[in-house]
Amino acid sequence: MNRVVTLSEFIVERQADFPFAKGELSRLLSAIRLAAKVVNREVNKAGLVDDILGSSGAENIQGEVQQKLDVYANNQMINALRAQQEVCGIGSEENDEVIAFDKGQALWGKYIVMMDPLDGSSNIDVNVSIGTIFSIYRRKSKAGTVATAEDFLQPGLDLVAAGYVIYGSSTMLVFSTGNGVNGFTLDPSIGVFCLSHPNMRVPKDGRMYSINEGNYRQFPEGVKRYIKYCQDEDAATGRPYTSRYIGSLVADVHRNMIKGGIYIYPSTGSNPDGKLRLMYENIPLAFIVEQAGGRATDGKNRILSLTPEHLHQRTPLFIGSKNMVDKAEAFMEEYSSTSAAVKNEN
Ligand code: AHM
Ligand code: MG
Repeated sequence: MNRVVTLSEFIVERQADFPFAKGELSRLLSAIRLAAKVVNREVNKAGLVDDILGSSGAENIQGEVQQKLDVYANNQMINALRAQQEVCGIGSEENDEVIAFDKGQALWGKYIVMMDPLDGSSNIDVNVSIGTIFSIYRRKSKAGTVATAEDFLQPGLDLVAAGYVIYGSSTMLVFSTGNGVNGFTLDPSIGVFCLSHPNMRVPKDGRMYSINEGNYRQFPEGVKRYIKYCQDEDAATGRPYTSRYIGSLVADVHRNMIKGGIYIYPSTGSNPDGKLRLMYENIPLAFIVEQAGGRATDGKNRILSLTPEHLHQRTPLFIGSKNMVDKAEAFMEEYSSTSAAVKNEN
């Protein structure tokens, strides 16, 4: 029987991979791991608990109704990170403003964490997979001071680690510190994450495309043409491809990480920058997918090379198997100048 490697053992063994001081990453990841387990416990009993299931009545900065579990997950993550004192600031999709700790040891924390504590939360009520997405940056400002905007608005190229937790048929934590991607499955009987998917690689080609086709009429011409390409018959390339859209980004990306595929959330007429947030969703997932050999762009530019201008910024996202993203980008390029009149005819 193979020896089971737990997440804690793995982190200790791989500390040399982390370019900065030893121990800090372990403490940070163990805070995230702990919060993930607590959120997982609540997610699993969501259907049982009246005051957890359903909406909290509040709206977040994007004007979306917050689900109670979003608020719960947000608080758990913040509390766990605050307790570790390695972090001087946290940006969360659920908070209008950043949290910059202004007293105590946290002022000396060297890291910033950006997160979407519970992505896909509209799926909670219907028992569909949801996820937590996080990314870790090194602060730019001086330790001992309150973190500033330049600490929070860093490009993905400056990331030091990122990951996601998927609360699915099993719960997994997948992360990268820039040396490949590893996935750990929670063994609920002992409450321990065990290495189940070492060195994850996104297949170079895939046969699945994921997009909310209900918005078809509002898509850029390049995306419309790419969808048609996916639906065309061509035995040589295995088309038509299969359409799979869970509507839960972590779940769609995770499936494509394992089976190959592309996820697209393009600009639409009503959301010219797409829906997904650069800092909380796109950058961390782009980092992981690239580390696994895939690609992530906004249809033109590499997601990781974009410098965020504001906290809750959105960008289009094309992410997944390298050859599929290349192809979709080629369509975007070819039809970039198609006029609005032509677009509306399709
Ligand atoms: P959320 O962060 O508010 O949950 O929104 C993000 C989610 C993604 O998980 C999912 O891929 C997308 O929104 C679905 O959006 P749509 O319903 O427009 O297809
Ligand atoms: Mg969310």
